[in-house]
Amino acid sequence: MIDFSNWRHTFKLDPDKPIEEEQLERICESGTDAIIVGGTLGVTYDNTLELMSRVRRYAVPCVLEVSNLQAIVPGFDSYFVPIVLNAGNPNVIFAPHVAAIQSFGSYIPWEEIVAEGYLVCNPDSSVAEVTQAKQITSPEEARAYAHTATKLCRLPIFYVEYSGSFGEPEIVRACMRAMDGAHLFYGGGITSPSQAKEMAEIADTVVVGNIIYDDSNAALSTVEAVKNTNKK
Ligand code: 1GP
Repeated sequence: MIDFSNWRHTFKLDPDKPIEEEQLERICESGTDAIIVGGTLGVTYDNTLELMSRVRRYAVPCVLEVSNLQAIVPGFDSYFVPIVLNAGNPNVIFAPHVAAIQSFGSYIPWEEIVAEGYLVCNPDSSVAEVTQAKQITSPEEARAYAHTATKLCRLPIFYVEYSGSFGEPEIVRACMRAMDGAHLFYGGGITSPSQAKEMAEIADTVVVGNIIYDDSNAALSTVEAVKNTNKK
């Protein structure tokens, strides 16, 4: 299994969003610990393969966060498989996973698969819409989800997903307190070094996504901010 235990910073690249070669090079050579390839809408086999091939020119580890069955491309270092813990739509909890295992059965390299307990916290995000995510109403509730992931299900990763909006530190902190050996990823709405630093003080790994496409210099500045920050 890929060793993500020391990752502090990752960039998440969306196969459905164009990125110029020079910009991609700067992102991959930025000193980030890994590139996560993933998105919610418009992710296809072809655009995932294209992005993976481009990222593969650089030495940085590259993992696929699996979002649909048609876009599982061989050749990544690892495959992160989200399980949305607060999904309100029962058809997205395990049905896609079962269908994938039925289809690909013996081809699945299990040693490369890592399950992520996903907590979808921004009700306005695409992932919240697709999964009909139940709203998180308090740090105590978030912490109970984190315990469900780490103690009950023993998932190796807990991902606090605020995609598109900067999260509430109290929610992230409450989840972090429940980690008990699991690894916490935080992602959502980071657009500046100070926001990156704020979440890096709490989370094991900070994920930076959208700002890559809106302001790549701001995105790049989050790497150093995270690397110079210790967890509190
Ligand atoms: C999205 O958690 C990541 O899955 C990062 O979020 O795109 O808002 O940075 P942003």
